[in-house]
Formats: sequence, structure tokens, C-alpha cells
Amino acid sequence: MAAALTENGELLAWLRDVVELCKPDDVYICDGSDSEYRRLCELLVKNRTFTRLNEELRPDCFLARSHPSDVARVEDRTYISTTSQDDAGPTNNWAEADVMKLKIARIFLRSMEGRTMYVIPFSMGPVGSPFSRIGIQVTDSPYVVVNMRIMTRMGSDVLEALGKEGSFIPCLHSVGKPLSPLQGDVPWPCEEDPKHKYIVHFPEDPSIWSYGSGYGGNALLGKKCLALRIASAIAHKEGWLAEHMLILALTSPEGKKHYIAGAFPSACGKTNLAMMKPTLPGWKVTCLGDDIAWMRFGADGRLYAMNPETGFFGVAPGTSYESNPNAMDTFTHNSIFTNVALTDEGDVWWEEMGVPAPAHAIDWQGKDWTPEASSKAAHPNSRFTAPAEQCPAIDPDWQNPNGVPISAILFGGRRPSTVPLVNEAFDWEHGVFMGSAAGSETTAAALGQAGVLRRDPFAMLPFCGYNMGDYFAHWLSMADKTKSDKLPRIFTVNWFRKDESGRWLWPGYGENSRVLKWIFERVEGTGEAVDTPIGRLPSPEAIDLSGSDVPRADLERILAVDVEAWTKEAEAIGTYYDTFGDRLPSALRDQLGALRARLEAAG
Ligand code: GTP
Ligand code: SPV
Ligand code: MN
Repeated sequence: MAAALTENGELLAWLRDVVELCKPDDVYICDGSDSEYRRLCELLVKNRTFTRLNEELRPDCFLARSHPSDVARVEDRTYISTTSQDDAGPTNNWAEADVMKLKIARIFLRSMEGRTMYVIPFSMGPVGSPFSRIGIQVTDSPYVVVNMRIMTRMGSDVLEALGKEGSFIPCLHSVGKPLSPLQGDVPWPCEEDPKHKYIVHFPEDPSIWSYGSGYGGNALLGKKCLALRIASAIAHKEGWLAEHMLILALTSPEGKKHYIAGAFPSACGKTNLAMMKPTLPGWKVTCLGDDIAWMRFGADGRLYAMNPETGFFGVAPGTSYESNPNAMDTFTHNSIFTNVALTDEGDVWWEEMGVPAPAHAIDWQGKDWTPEASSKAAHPNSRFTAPAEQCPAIDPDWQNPNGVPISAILFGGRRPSTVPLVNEAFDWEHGVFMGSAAGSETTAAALGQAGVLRRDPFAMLPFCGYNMGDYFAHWLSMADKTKSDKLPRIFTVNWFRKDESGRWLWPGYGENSRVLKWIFERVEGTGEAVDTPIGRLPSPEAIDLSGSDVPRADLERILAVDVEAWTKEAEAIGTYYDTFGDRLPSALRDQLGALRARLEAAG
């Protein structure tokens, strides 16, 4: 079968083993062509996984409804499997590698019976770039194939780049629903019991085994599994960074451009910030990536960031022409929607889409829905999959294999209180402290309760493929790789402050350009900042509110440092730090001590 298509011995041997284990009916090697994509979309329509949307309203677009149990990442079923538990660290689910290998192989046994096994050669990063990584995903889900086609560079040219001797990361995926000859298929096959899903990473191989889910980060293995969990472990060894970050370019009215990277937890605003339309006249944002950044130092001593993906897998609810017009103009065609509502005209709809709710729709569970219904029409974690090249705000350098030089790094999250609108670190080490101590309210992007405050260091809690204490040390060590004036400046931002009644204190979205402007000015050396116990903050006058209706009192409130609340925050950080034992770098303990001392002096 595959012999004609690849001469890579390692790949052939692995595919033979997988066929032997999973027993698919058929094997298909993906070439990545347009015609193949179209064929598979038609197959998905025939299988009832896809509904074709109205060709006039949304050409070449499809809607998929997942099984109600399969709507988000499953963090408690996600494993980092290493020889020693210390290498996975206290923030990861760990399983002893040898034990898990036996267990997972048994789980995959006969898992693809009655199904076609698709082989997806893909490259994270431009094909052939020395910084890119090749993965081979084997999957029994055509839904995964068509999504991977949008999200990654996939197909024959990747196999060619792999050649006879090249190495790849094996990524095995099954929805975990073998079919007997007499059995009909369901529109969204998956393992329905969340406790029987397994998203397993072996960073020592490296390899990925994902069983039981067809959804997003559980199933599109190039994304969270390879480009974050496995890549972060590789980057740790090789001296670079694989991060859960957007990459944007900010151009001033004078035409000066700075590149900014930002780590916000899942569903906390990366896609929106990455392609925002600034409300400040003359300022321009162009997008290089909305979820993942691979970063390394260039010959000039600056930190360069590259987006290894080619598409956006973005949160649908809340996306409107008001909040994110560039996203709206990206998924006008050639896009896949998962778990949104279907209107009677054959278009998509979701909550806060900026158009009136349809009088009748089919909700994400396939049921009749009217605006009077108590349930949501679209799942809170419903998503669009759209090609990045269709984004009107895409930056001309988005596929530059060397990446772009980063001037500022932002850490964000949902913090209804305490954390100010923006805060600049005193220096790199203080910035790493800020990243390590970041917290956010949980969202619908992972199964489990939403709205619970948890520590999410560097927005990498679900995505760090090794010991988080070592990850902190790795970030600290970046300062040794270059001169301090070449390092990006580090900031925290928080668009999510609320007052006592739950009202947003900051309008967010395009208005965040007012904060980006101040960051730009700080990088340029012109912006004014006030030293506070927690970092350098703008005075209210330093934030350009021209043309906005943000009440001055609200701005003052979200730029104030509440010493009492921060003293409690410092305590919570200390308790969190204790969970890392002696893997916590002493520099971070010292940073916490210094914060406490500054707070005490101020209090
Ligand atoms: P992942 O794809 O899960 O990694 O999420 P993300 O970080 O890209 O988040 P995204 O930009 O998709 O935003 C998630 C949700 O937050 C959406 O419902 C947005 O409408 C909302 N959101 C984004 N930016 C802002 C903001 O500035 N203010 C407020 N209030 N909400 C925002
Ligand atoms: C996230 O949860 O951070 C996402 C969506 O970007 S998923 O690909 O499902 O992980
Ligand atoms: Mn994400």
C-alpha cells in the first residue's frame, strides 16, 4: 500500500505496526490536494457528519455537530507519560511510560475495524524550514483530515521533505468506535464515556496516542499535542520556546511596526487580539498567529516568533462584526463550523453574533430552537476552522520561516478583580515571575466547571509537556542568551475586570488598541509609567481615551493597585509555588519575597 508513496523506512515500519494493531478496513495516504479535500467533505456530508451550508450565503462551508460528550479538550484524560514522574511534574497527569504503552496499545487494538485509516503527513511550520517539525497523523476520522488540511501544511510535499531518512513525530488517533459489518455509522463517532478517552504524550519518544475524541485539541494532533506539549519538551532540550501565544504586528500612524506575542489561556482573547481592528485612528494590527508561537533567538540577539499553524480554530460565540470583523470576514467561505446553530436559511448563528436571533434554528444538539428556549443555540465552545490566508488582516510575514522579532510579550487572563488593565515588568526576571504566577477563570474550552479561578502559568497549564518548575527555569535562562536590551519587554494585561454588579469595566476588543498603544510607547521609550509595588503602570492620563466613552472613574479603578488584594494574591502565589518543591527556581521565590516586601512598604 504505502510502499509506492514513501520510501521512508521508519514510516513504513510504523504504518505496518499501526495497521496490524488497529485493523482498519482500508488505508488512504492523504496528498493534501484541493480535490481530495472536496471529496472528503462530500463523504462527510454523505456520512451526515457535515451539513453543507447555503452555497450563496456561505460557499464551501460545512457544519458539524459533535456528540454532546465530545465538545472540548479533556484535561483530566490528558497524560504526559515519562519514565520518571518528576519529568512530568506536579501540574500534569502522569503515567509511567512503560505501563501506559502496554495499556494504550491494548486500547487501540482493533479500534479502526470497519473504518478507513487516513495517513496525514503534516508540517508544523513552513515545509522544509529547519525550525519546522514533521508529524504523521494516522486517524480514522475524515473530519480530522479536513480540519488538519486547514490547520496545517499537509500532503505529498511533506512526505517529499521527509525523504528516505527524515524523522517524524508519530501521532496515532482513533475516535474509538470500530464498526462491525452489520452496523451503521453515527454522524459523530467517538468514545462516549469521557473516562475512556486517552490523550497520551510520550515526550521521550516523542509520540502521541489519542483515543476516543474527535474534537479540536484532542484530535487535531498537530495543535496542542505536537506544537505545544511535545514541542515544549523538545524546545526545553534544544533551547527555544513553544508557547500558547498569539503573534500580532502593531503599526503606528507614523508607520513604525512592532511585533507582539501574547499568552492568554483558552478562550481568553488571543484570536480577538491577534486580528483586532483598532478603534484608535491611524493604528493598524496585522495578524501572524492566534494560538501558538515557536520562538528562538536570531543572529541579531532578538527573539523571533513563528506560527506553526495555517488556520484558526476559533471560538464562535461572541464573534461579531462589532467584536471581531476580521474573523467574520475570514470564515465567509472554505470554512468548517462545529457545534454552532443552523438557521432555516442554511447559515450559521451563535450567541452574540451581532445579528438578531433567528425565529427558529437547529441548535448544536440538532434540536429545534427558538429565542424563547432556555438553552443556548450554539455550544459555548463551538468553533470555526478557517484558513489563515483568508484573514483580511493577515500580515505579509506570517509564513516567514525565520519568524518576526518580538518587542513585547503579554500575559493575560480572565481576572474580574485585582489584576490591573496593564502592568509592565521591571525586568525579564520579574516578567517571568508574572508569567509563572498568572491565573485565570476557567472557560468552556475544557470539560469541567467554567468560571473557577485557577493558576495557569504562561497560559500553559494544560499544554506544558514537562515539569513546570523546569519550564520556569527555562524561561529564566533566556536572559543568558542575549543582551538585556534585546529581550522583549514583558507586560500583564487584563481585559476582564468587572464591577460589583458584574458589568465589564473595560470595553475590550478593538478598544484594547488603547493599551497596545501604551505598550508600543513603552517599547519606544516614550510612554510614561509609574513604579508601583507590582510593576510599572500607566497613569490614567497615559492611556489614550480620545474618542472613547470609557468613564474616567472606571479607568482609574482598573489602573489602581489594591495593596490588600495583592497581599492575598502574593499569599496564593506562595501556596502555589510550594507545589513545585525544589524544582521551583530560587529566583522566583526571591521575586515573590521582593513583591511582598514592596507591598508591605506600601501598605
Ligand atoms: P482559544 O482558541 O481557546 O485558545 O481562545 P482564545 O484565547 O483565542 O480566545 P478568543 O479570542 O476566541 O476569545 C474567547 C472569548 O472571549 C470570545 O467569546 C470573545 O468574544 C471573548 N473576548 C475576547 N476578547 C475580549 C475582550 O477584550 N473583552 C471581553 N469582554 N471579551 C473578550
Ligand atoms: C484551546 O483550548 O486553547 C484551543 C482550542 O485553542 S483546542 O484546539 O480545542 O484546544
Ligand atoms: Mn488555544
